[in-house]
Amino acid sequence: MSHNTIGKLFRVTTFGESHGPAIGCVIDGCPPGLEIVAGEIEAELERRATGRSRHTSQRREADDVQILSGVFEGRSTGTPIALLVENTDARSRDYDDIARQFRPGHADYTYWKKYGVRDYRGGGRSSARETTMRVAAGAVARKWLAVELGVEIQGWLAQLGPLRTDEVMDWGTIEDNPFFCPNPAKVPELEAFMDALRKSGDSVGARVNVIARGVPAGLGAPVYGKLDADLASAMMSINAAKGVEIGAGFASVAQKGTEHRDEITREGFLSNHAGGILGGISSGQDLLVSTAFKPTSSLRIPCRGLDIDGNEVEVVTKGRHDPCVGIRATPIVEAMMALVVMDHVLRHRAQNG
Ligand code: EPS
Repeated sequence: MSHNTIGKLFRVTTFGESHGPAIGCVIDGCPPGLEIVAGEIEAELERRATGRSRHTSQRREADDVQILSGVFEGRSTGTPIALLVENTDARSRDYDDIARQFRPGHADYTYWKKYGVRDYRGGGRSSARETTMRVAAGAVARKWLAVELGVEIQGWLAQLGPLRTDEVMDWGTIEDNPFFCPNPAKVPELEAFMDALRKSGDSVGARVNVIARGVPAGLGAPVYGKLDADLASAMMSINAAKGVEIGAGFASVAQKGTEHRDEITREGFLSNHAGGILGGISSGQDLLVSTAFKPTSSLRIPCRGLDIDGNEVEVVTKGRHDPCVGIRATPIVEAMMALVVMDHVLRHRAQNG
């Protein structure tokens, strides 16, 4: 009942707090024989890490991965793969003033209500630090999917605050800027926006999209194992996620049936409003998922809040916070896509051979 595990056959359990000694994960169900290289996992972690540009939290973690089990002579053995990443740059004193306070908009309040105890340092288990291990496990799933099925997964920033960023898509440039913005012409505007935002002490939300190409038809199951339901659940489990769309998503509301339906010809589908999923089962088209991230709630601008004794207090958050967590979310949504698709490939094989 403690819900730190995702997946049915490719099962990933993460553990650890932001300011504890380490964070880690156990991957149970990885097929044997997959080449697993710490450096490849670290390359994915580097894309997600803080302190790599001025637009994210300035906490600097090395994010070196220790492979503790499940790998022998560089290949998965089929036994549980345990991965560990040490926390080396936590600064817990930043949290002293809010140890007994609830940051409005933050999980501080609900963790306290649920458990009656909380590790307030760095947000403990509710910290975005936990997403490190999603990306680490996702790197393993992603590699297996690429090697075995040729699946390619790519995310990008679609909107930052009021700024749309993907009206022009130059796929080859997504990794060339710290925002994962697919339009290089937009990057100076994003930089100026973020510089002004950081100076003001405020934060902003973002929309991050992800596509999976090469996913075979047939993944997912009616009725309670729908691929889109599992993707939505996986994306919604990311810190600060507030909305998920599959394909045309909420735009479907304003569409007519004649516009929304994806016509089928011998050459293939003529459009992809379904986001690659029909009746909860993949169609063989690209999977398209979009996730909305709320603005970060750790702000130095004072606001009204409560402390654990019920007193009204002024809450001010110090420290090294992300003014927009969405900037670092691209590798995370890619990882969640990889974990869900991997799990569904194994589930499909288990039933259909
Ligand atoms: C986070 C707050 C900051 C971020 C952290 C996520 O932590 P701290 O206050 O300890 O510097 O740096 O992100 C990471 C460390 C990471 O690796 O993603 C939060 O409140 O979620």
